[in-house]
Amino acid sequence: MLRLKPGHVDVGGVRLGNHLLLAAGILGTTGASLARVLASGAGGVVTKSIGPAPSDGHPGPCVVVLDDGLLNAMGLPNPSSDFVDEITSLKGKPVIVSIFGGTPGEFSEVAAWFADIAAGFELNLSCPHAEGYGAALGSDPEMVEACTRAVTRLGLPTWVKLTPNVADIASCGLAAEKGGAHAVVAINTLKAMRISTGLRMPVLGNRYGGLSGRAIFPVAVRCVYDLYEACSIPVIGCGGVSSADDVLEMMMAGASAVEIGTAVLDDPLVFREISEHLYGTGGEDAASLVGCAHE
Ligand code: RRO
Repeated sequence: MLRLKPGHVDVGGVRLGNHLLLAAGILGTTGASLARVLASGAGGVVTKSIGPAPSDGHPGPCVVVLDDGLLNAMGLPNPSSDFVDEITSLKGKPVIVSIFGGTPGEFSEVAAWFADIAAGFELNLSCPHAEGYGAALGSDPEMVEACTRAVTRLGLPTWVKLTPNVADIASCGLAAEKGGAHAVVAINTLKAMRISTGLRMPVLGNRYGGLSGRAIFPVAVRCVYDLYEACSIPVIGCGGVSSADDVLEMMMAGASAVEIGTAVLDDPLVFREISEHLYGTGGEDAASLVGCAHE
């Protein structure tokens, strides 16, 4: 199998230990779990999304385990500003703080709390099941641009995580770029639902949720491909990645780095295992691979 050159990489203004990051929402709620994922071979980590006020999230059930994926409607549970103390000890490490808000002002307010600690921000403009947040803002390119600009003013690397639940993801990517984003991340979960035939009602407490895991990998590849065609800033791939070959495919579609989420739940050592297959001495420079499927 094709192998990449090991070592540090600079992506979207952030120095990463390698091309692999922990995606937002998985093991990202404590400083200890983020440190453990970094120690297990991730080149960077993204925290659970943090917002302007503490929240317990949606009523349960919040998760449905499927054959080829996971359906969740956690509902943005988060400790808000208390999370600053939680990750202070990780200052200087490649920790990207995921931020959400309902307005550009809320995005910049939350980001400012972490400005001394974070290696960068990932703006959640893509959660598919949170009224007034996430994709509710991120489906509107003007709002994407405004929220992005409100955070890039702080002067730290700012990535914008986009929703696949739109007709034209490229227009949202271009809006992020116009707002000064250093990278776009594709994709968040796909809006989805399951119904219990026994109970004759939706399984999730929130009725709607977001689908992640292997089932969404082809959608993520297509979105990365579309964004690479449209944007000049780096694209970071996310969605259903679970093997070294998936990482290479994402890179060929146009990803400069790749986030892994749901696969970590199946295998907490996934970063170590993927790295062992992905990297080797004499390996190829990733730059020659990124976007090669477009040529
Ligand atoms: O917390 C959630 O329910 C959640 C978030 Br913030 C997100 O961005 N994507 C998702 O599927 N769930």
